[in-house]
Amino acid sequence: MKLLHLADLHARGERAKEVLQSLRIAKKTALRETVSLIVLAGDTWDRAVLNVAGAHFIEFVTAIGELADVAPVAMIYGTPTHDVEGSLEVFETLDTRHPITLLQPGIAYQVFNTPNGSEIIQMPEGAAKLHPLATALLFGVPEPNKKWLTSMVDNRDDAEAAIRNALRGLFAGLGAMRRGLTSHVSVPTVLVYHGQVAGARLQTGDILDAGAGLRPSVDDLALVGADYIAMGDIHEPQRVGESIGLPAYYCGSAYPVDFGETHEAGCNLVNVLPGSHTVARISFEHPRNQTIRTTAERDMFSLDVAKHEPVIQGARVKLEVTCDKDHGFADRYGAPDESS
Ligand SMILES: [Mn+2]
Repeated sequence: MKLLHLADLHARGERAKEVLQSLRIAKKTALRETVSLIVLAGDTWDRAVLNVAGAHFIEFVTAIGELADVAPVAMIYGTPTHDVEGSLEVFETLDTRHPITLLQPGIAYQVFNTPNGSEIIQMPEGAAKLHPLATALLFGVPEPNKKWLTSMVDNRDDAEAAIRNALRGLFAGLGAMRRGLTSHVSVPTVLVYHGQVAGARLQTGDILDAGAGLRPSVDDLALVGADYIAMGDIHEPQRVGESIGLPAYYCGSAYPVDFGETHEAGCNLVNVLPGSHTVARISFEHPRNQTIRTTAERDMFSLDVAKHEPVIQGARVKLEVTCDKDHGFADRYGAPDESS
């Protein structure tokens, strides 16, 4: 099954041009590749959006709706400060050719072929098996937080440990559901997840350790037995858990949200089969950000930037020049200001 994996759209009025460009390229790609599923893995909004001029609310909703005219769209909630509670329900109300479905934790969905194309159908509670014509099994886990995980915990004596166990139990439970639901069919399982995973790399170069908060390990995610894990939250595209064969990917943010994000923004075009997958990167064609740091040794005009680091073709380059007060730069060129 072919799917398109997007995440971290961070839609906000000030960046509407970039967000809408990313969505246009995603739609074009989904059409060209005839994907059966489009996944938005959280942080669709950057913050609560008012339906007022300048917010581009209607354009964002329309552009995401247009994705669902190509293929069914599966969404999950991201970080609560970005996808504010209740802010994604609007998408389920749209009159699109295919459904837009907000995936809830602990519930199984099947991607299903109908004469009109692909659909996402929630499995009825207690259903033992996928429909014989199902093309994929689908699970969604929004960013882990105490609020929704606590509702899955019976014993509240040791809140922190109990909630961690609840998250691990959720992944193990999805694994058990998968084995039952797919015992008679050979279809891939796709897990959509928003949040950190131990072992992931941040833009700063730091690697997340396993110790903190509700952050799952790659072994926790592996309990699901998914054939592709479409993740959101970390903005630098990467695969996580490859050493244990985990097919978990952050596709990265849909545009560079700030200058610290130096990756080429895009989405993952995924071909997933039971037990195997391939990933191709699709660029959203935004300029990359590059910061070049250098030191002025004699004066500004003798700077040889190329000597320090190759400039990426087409990049937005920020030049950071460090100079020594004793060299009298301020006297010669004036105090640093916007144009320095
Ligand atoms: Mn994000």
